[in-house]
Amino acid sequence: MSKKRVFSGIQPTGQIHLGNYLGAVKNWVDSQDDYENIFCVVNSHAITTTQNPQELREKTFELAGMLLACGIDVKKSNLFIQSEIDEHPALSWILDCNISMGEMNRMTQFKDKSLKNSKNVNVGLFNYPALMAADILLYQTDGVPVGEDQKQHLELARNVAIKFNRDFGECFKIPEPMIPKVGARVMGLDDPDTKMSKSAKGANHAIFLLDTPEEILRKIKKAATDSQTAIVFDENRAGLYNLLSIYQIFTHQSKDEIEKDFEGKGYGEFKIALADVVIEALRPIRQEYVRLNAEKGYIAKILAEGADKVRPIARETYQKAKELIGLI
Ligand code: AQP
Repeated sequence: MSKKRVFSGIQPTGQIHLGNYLGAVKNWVDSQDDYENIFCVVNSHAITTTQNPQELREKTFELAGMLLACGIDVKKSNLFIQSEIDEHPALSWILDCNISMGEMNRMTQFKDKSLKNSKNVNVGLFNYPALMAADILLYQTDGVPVGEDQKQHLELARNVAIKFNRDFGECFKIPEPMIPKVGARVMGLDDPDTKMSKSAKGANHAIFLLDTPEEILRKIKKAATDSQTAIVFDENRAGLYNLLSIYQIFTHQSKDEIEKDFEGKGYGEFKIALADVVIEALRPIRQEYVRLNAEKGYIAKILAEGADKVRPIARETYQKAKELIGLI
């Protein structure tokens, strides 16, 4: 039996942080043997917010290098750059014409990002979910491993695919969300009420995968908690809950085991234990990233090969959508 296909993407808007890693990338890596995998650096999504062109180019390759360093194995997965396959924006246009303003207006990420980027609220930012739907639907995707913040966009992708298939004929597979049970929404260390984000400004907001051990320890020590003392999983204590969830993912322990280990101990001791676990988990990724970057041209070659492999799938789906809708 052939394997189910997964597709997912990540924006080159900055360094990968623990939220991106635990909510998405780690799951891509861990389940590579179980699926046919297509992963994408979604640089066209990145230009929905202001980017410096030269920096965007550099960040695109850096991010691809980070994904390889995290364990994306090109023998098992295809990795490519979104802008290298023209069918993404082309299908996005067809989908745009099949999504109602009402549905698009409900997207909460647009509202959040418009507030954050109030000087550049552009049409592309509004249409972001249509491009994301095109990314997914082009590859006849079975599953989409993403963090919880993308759940609403995925629902829109499913809705437009169902509507298109019904109105014009069978064209797209209906994708299922694959959202992890733990780590689906890692919160900012400085503010546990907002999700950890690449573009947030605070110096202690996010742990980045390339942070040094000293930076990781400093950020975790400064992480916002509360005035209580017991180290227990309590969702009402958002700061501690966030830190404990990160600890749980890396140690693979149950909640009971963790609470027992820290019984009678304070925040200080827990934070040092957490920092140790995070530092050790990220150490090989950092080392591999340095090694990969020394091999000039390697990352660009991997990305070009990845695009060549998946382009025929995108072309076939786009051609079918075009014909069904009468665009010839
Ligand atoms: N805090 C998070 N917790 C869990 N998962 C997260 N993801 C993002 N933040 C968290 C997941 O990471 C994948 C890639 O995200 P993205 O780069 O496409 O865009 P984003 O969701 O907008 O991520 P950021 O970090 O917040 O970027 P900026 O600041 O540029 O907007 C997705 O699967 C996402 O769910």
